[in-house]
Parts: sequence; C-alpha cells; structure tokens
Amino acid sequence: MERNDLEVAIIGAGMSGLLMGIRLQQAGIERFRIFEKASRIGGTWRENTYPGLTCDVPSFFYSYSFETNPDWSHRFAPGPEIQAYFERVAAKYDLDRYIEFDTEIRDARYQAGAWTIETQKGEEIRAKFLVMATGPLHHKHIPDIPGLQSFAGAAFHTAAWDHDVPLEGRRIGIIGTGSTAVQAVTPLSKLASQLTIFQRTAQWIYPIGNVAYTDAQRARKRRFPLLSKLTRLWYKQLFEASSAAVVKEGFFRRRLQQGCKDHLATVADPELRRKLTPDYEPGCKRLVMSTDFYDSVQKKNVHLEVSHIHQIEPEGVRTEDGQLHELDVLVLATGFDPHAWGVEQVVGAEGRSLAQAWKEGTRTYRSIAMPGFPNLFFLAGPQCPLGNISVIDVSETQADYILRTIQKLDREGFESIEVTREATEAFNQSVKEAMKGTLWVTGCKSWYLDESGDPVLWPWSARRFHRDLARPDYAHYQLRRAA
Ligand code: N01
Repeated sequence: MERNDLEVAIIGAGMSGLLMGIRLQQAGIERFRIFEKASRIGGTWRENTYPGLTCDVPSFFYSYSFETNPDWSHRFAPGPEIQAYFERVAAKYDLDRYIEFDTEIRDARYQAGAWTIETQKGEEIRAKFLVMATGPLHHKHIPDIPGLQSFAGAAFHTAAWDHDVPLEGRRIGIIGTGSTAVQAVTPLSKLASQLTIFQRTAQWIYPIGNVAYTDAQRARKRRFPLLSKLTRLWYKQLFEASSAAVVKEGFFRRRLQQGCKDHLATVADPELRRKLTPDYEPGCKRLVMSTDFYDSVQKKNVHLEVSHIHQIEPEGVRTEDGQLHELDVLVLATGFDPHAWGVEQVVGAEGRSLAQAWKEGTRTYRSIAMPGFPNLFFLAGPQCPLGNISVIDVSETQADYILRTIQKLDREGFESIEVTREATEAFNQSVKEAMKGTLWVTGCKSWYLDESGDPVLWPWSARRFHRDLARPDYAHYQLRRAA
C-alpha cells in the first residue's frame, strides 16, 4: 500500500476507528490507515484498568451489531472482557495490517484538496479523507489542587492505574464521585484499611443490578446465534426508549427520579443520607448506575468527606475544615477533559483550527461534519446521542454515513465535500430549541456541557439519530471537483 497517498486516514484504533476500518474493508476500500498513538488497540478499554471497571451499558448492546458475542459473562461485562472482545474482532478482520501503532498524530491540515497529517516523528502523510475516531473522553483531567505533586504516597488517575501499588490494608483516598469512582469504591473498600471518598458534588444513583449469565445461557446463545441478536435488540429498544423518555418532563422522568430517591432512602444514617443528597435533578449529569455503592459507603472502614479539598500535603489531603486525612494511596477519579477532542491541531481549508472554530461552543453539523473542514468526519464526537445508550450503535450509523459519502465522491469524481454554514446553523438552531426543557439544562455542572455551558448532545431520541443519519442529505453540502 502506498502509505503517503491514502484514501482515508483514521485517527484512533478504539471502538469507532476499528469499526470504520471494518466498514471500509468490507466495501473494498483498501487504501486506508488507522493511526494509533499506543501500541495496542482498545481506546477506553485499553486505558482504563481500574478495579471494578465495567461498562455502564449492557454488553449485548455495547457490541457491534454484526459481531454479537454469546459469551458475555455479565449484563455489564468487566473491562478486560470488553478489551478482549475488541482484540478478537480486530484479529478476525485482520485490522493489524492497516494500523500504525505508536504513531500519534499531532497536526492535520487541509491543503490543496487533501489532508496532510503529521506524526510525532515528523512524518507527513496525505489522505483524501480524515476520520477523527479519537473518542470523547480521552484526555485525563488532572485536578489543579495545590500540593498534588508533594504527596509522598502513590497517586494516580483511574485511567492510568498503577497495578504495582499494593492496596491491601492501606489508607486509600479517592477524589470524585462520578461513574468511575462509584465503580471503584466497592472493590477498594474491600482492600483498604480505611477508604476516604472526597466528594465535591453528590451524585444520583440508579440501582440496576449486574446479573451474571450462567454457563447454560451462554451455551444456548452459542448454539442459537439469533438469541444474541434478539438480546441485543431487546436492550437497544429498552435503553434507547427509556433514555429518550426521561429527557423530557413526564411519567418516565418522574419514575427515574423516584427510583433514584428510593435507592438513596436505603442509606440508614440520616446525616450520611443528607451528605449523599444532590441539589439537582436526577439525570441532569450522566446517570450513575450501581446497586452496591451505598452499601459500601456505609461500611465502617469507609468515610465520605464532603468538606472540600484545600490542599494536598506529603501525608495526605487537607480539607477546608482544617482536617488532614492521612493517606498511603491517592486515586484521582476526576474524569476527563471533554473539550479536548483528540488531536492538538486540526486546521481546515480557511486556515482556522477546530479549537478556534469551537471557541464559542462546540457545534457540528449532525455530529458528523464541520463547515470549513472539507472531507473531515467525526465518529463518536461532539453532539452525538449520549446517555445510557450504546455509542457503538451510534458509531455504526455514522460509519455507514461516512462510507456512503466516500463512495459517492469516488464514484462521481468529486474531490471534496463540505457541509454548508447555513445547514450547520439551521441544525444548531433546532438543537437549541430542542434543548429547552431537557434534563441536561435543569441546573448542574456536567461534562455534557461545553465551554459556553450548553449541552453538546443530540437532544432528540437515538431512534431519530439513526433515521436522520440514515442517508446523507447532499443538499446540505458543497461538492467540488478538482480544479
Ligand atoms: O468522570 P466525571 P468519570 N476536586 O467527570 C470530581 C464514562 N464512564 O470518570 O461533580 C474535587 O463524571 C468531579 O466533581 P464535580 C461515563 O460516560 C464509563 O467518573 O465536578 N473533585 C466528579 O465527581 C462517565 O460519565 C464507564 O463536582 C473533583 C469526578 O471528579 C464518564 O466516563 C465507566 C475535582 C469526575 O467525574 C466520566 O466519568 C466509568 C477537583 N478538583 C465511566 N475535579 C464505562 O462504561 C473533578 N472532581 C466505560
């Protein structure tokens, strides 16, 4: 393959980049490469190895529609099982042939009718199309807490877990109460002599149990592959319908909210319950799901600290009430920077970077394209449907859209395609209207919000997303032939 004259350059060999590679290969497009900064595939599932890691979307739904897996061990499979699933799929489609590992893309520019991308080694590669498959939660958020570097024990982010650090019998602190922290608290509470959870904002937690599948259930699904497909379909219908229903005011939102409140009521100590009670509506932040977090918080060796962190000292964390919490290990479950979309510099046809274009707020055309950036597409990027649905399913719709567009340009001899400003503005105007009355604007701080405080989400149902992106509307684009 002539590496410097690619049809498609894909950045990222996580779930969505692999998917794009499979779709291109199936369509007979061979001149593509996937650039991956690490030495393994997997994205989120490669980076995150913290204790308690599971997917918060049922695994039958969080898998490719064309590669169902009868062998999931649990409804929400543990992280290593998900990583192994992606490795199996990548091997089956022989994707290693197309992946350039240890190759970070630092800079991408649209020049003279093609994208020129530059690797960290200074190599330049040209490609007609650029697909950003870098994932929404990629850059670790390391909190700017005074003294963090002075801590004498071991400190690490949950997405860079240091497995060499012993945890048994040690004094562990964990900063944050998002989905990650809630998953990690139970296993940590079983190991630590003392676990301190530093909570800045309380979370609503919806109780959904993680059932284990029996050997007999797995054997049945292996024998009758249709059963896996039906299970996937069942979870897709259930999670897409309920996610859409709770966003707007109504019966389902009230049911969800009551479910969270009833679950919180299981905390026996009224003072602890008060500390765990959020001051915003359930579902405003991404919903955290767990059946064991409240049990763990009530254990004797677990302490929930709600006085905010003042500073970190060599011995531990000092909170604003003056207390020093002495620790051996400090875990940063502080999430990711949702405004850092993968590549540092992506410069479009007019010399403007994506960061500049999004200074006032992250806006796309239907989550897939940007005016001023011809032949550039996003997978699982801004304004996708999020919530407790499968981003794999969302990416499949996007990948098919991108593939159709690439095929059209090739078939009809166009050099480039660029979405118009008018179509992008009209789309964002309708998003703004649709956001009114949604759960996400009921008043909370969340990674769903962009720099201007607006949610960077698809405000309608996932079903509508699949429908609206089923076919590209070329009237919203400018197609150009080579001069
Ligand atoms: O990150 P978060 P996360 N001082 O941003 C706190 C996905 N996920 O990694 O709320 C003190 O939700 C911060 O406090 P506040 C899932 O989509 C998926 O937990 O900002 N605290 C918050 O409590 C999820 O939504 C799976 O006040 C500070 C926490 O850190 C997304 O990842 C599993 C602080 C960050 O919570 C992100 O979840 C787990 C500071 N300076 C997660 N800075 C799967 O299914 C931050 N915090 C793959």
